[in-house]
Amino acid sequence: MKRMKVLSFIFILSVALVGCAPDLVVKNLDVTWNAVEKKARAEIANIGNKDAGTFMVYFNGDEDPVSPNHRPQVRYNIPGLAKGAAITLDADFAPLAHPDNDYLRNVYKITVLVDPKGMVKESNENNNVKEFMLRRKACIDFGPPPPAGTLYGSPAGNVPGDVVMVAPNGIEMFVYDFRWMGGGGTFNLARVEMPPVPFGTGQTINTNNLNLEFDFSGVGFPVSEVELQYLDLGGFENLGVNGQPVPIYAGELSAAPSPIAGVNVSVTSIPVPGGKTGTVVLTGAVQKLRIGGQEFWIDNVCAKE
Ligand SMILES: [Ca+2]
Ligand SMILES: [Ca+2]
Ligand SMILES: [Ca+2]
Ligand SMILES: [Ca+2]
Repeated sequence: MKRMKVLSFIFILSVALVGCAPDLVVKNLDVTWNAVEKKARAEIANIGNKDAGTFMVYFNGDEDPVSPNHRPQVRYNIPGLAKGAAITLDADFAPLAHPDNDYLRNVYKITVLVDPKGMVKESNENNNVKEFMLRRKACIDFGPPPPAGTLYGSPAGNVPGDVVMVAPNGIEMFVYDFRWMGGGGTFNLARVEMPPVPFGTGQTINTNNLNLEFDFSGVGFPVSEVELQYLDLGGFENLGVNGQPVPIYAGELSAAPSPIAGVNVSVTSIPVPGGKTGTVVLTGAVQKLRIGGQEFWIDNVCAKE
């Protein structure tokens, strides 16, 4: 009987102790992650029945591969959180973009950790993490590397069908004949360079009577969209998706047919001095994109999950 009393006392005491503790949780996590914005917003709450003292909150940009330096992390030091209270924290990752972390291109997940240093003793330490998976993406942005002035095609000794670039993310770039509107074609050159009219980001690639083909089958995820930016300062263009149409579309890029091979083709176009610039978006299962022009530049060829 005495033993029972002691046991119940211990039981009640432990309930009281456990029940009288803060419990920090990550309640909500929203992420906006695109070319312009890289933001996460988390709601941190104390769902326990005791006020919490000082603790940290980490927003981690999980990378693959992990950067040797400049791992993206936003840290908060919270002076305290009353029982039943919640706070909203905003983390802006965009200022953390750096060559060392490949400008945040390897971030595939945002993880929010509340009290990672164990500064607050909580009734539940196993509900302090929330993750947000980002849509996987693989891009070719034309460097550097390679350096400005890099040539492909005829002056580089290539022949149609040569693979001239294999990006670390698995995208392969080939060179092919450019096709005339009236039939027949030519195999001239492509050149990595700063564009004559600003568009894209940094270096771009000029195709001068040569087609580039991008093969996305090695990126390691199913591709549902491909996007690129272009600058068109004259002549006409070629466009092919997954080997269609045969031999290839030749005409003004902005007048390209849609769909091609079951993939929706959307081309935007705004005027710039001497021509136009815009975006090509291919929506669907894209394995291969072939594109080229005459006074034509492209940049940021991106495959998305
Ligand atoms: Ca907790
Ligand atoms: Ca804790
Ligand atoms: Ca670029
Ligand atoms: Ca054109």
